[in-house]
Amino acid sequence: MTIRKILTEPDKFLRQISKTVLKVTDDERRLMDDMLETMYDANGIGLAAIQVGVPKRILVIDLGKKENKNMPLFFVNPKIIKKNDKLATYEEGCLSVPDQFAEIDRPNKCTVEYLDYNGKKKVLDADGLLATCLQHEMDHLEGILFIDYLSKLKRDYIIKKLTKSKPDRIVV
Ligand code: GNR
Ligand code: NI
Repeated sequence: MTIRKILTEPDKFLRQISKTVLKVTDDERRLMDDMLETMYDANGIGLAAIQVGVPKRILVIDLGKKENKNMPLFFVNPKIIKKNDKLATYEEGCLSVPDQFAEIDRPNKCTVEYLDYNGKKKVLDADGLLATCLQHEMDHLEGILFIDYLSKLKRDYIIKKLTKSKPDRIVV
């Protein structure tokens, strides 16, 4: 397994719409293994393939506690088939928007249909942090980041900070 580089805002690649996976092959499984290792290394609870520069509709999630990350979930071509009208608020962060956090409202429960690590069709009812995380990750597949739900003023302020914090390296 390999730790891959996580793209960060304002990288335009993050704004792409990811493509449906036609078949879950060893290539996809290798990608999922790398994504999991990359996510653990970065102390995240979820990761979408586009965050490591691969525009495929693939997510990994592990809500397990830091020292005990052992409940990995893999989602290929996830689709929300039901979501609750009731909203829940969580303080969200994103590995592609480093060190920035904001409270975001999302449906508090959702049902998602997807293919698992072996390409088998599954349905999962999610609530709590899992429901929020799934929706956050699925937004990545559409090129959406959590900062898009903030006011333009707040979003532009965050993007400006991220741009400043990453100076171009020059070689003399
Ligand atoms: O690590 C992450 N934590 C998190 C917290 C609240 C809501 C969503 C998330 S997902 C995020 C990792 C990430 O950027 N996934 O795309
Ligand atoms: Ni994210």
